[in-house]
Amino acid sequence: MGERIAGDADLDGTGLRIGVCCGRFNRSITDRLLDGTIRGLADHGVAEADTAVLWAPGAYELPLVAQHLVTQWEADAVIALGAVIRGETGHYDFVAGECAAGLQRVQLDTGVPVVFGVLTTENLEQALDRSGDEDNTGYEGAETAIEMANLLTSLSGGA
Ligand code: INI
Repeated sequence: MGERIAGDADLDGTGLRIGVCCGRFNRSITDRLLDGTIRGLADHGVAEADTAVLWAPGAYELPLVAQHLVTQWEADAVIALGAVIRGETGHYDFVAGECAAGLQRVQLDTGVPVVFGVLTTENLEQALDRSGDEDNTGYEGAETAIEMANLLTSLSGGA
């Protein structure tokens, strides 16, 4: 079976409503992730008018905002973007763990895909590497969101 690579041209996001929630903590990184996400959504046909971007203080708050995007804004998929850097915090494990667990809970409770576009790195350099022009977790998150939204639609009898 072929491996999916970033820039997959078969992914079609036309008509999908994609919510994005983004943490302000480590914003020098999350801005880069958001740029990647917006680029990825545009590359695969998601209209700007079908996109909502909400900011939260940090990664810990992302699950609640993701839940809002699903239940109130009626997103077809949500991309959560954040940067948790171990070197800068003693409570890294709590912030990263609760963020991941909360996002998983939202998608399982609602049945709407929530993509984990949260970097959990040892240092700033690793976070920069994963939020660049070539390798960008935000861009990959856009592709995952489109793939999962389309998969869920097809599984529930849609197109
Ligand atoms: N939030 C992050 O998104 N990344 C971090 O690295 C981080 N650190 O280092 O603590 C962080 N903390 C804030 C946290 O997400 C909450 O906003 C805060 O605890 C208030 O609930």
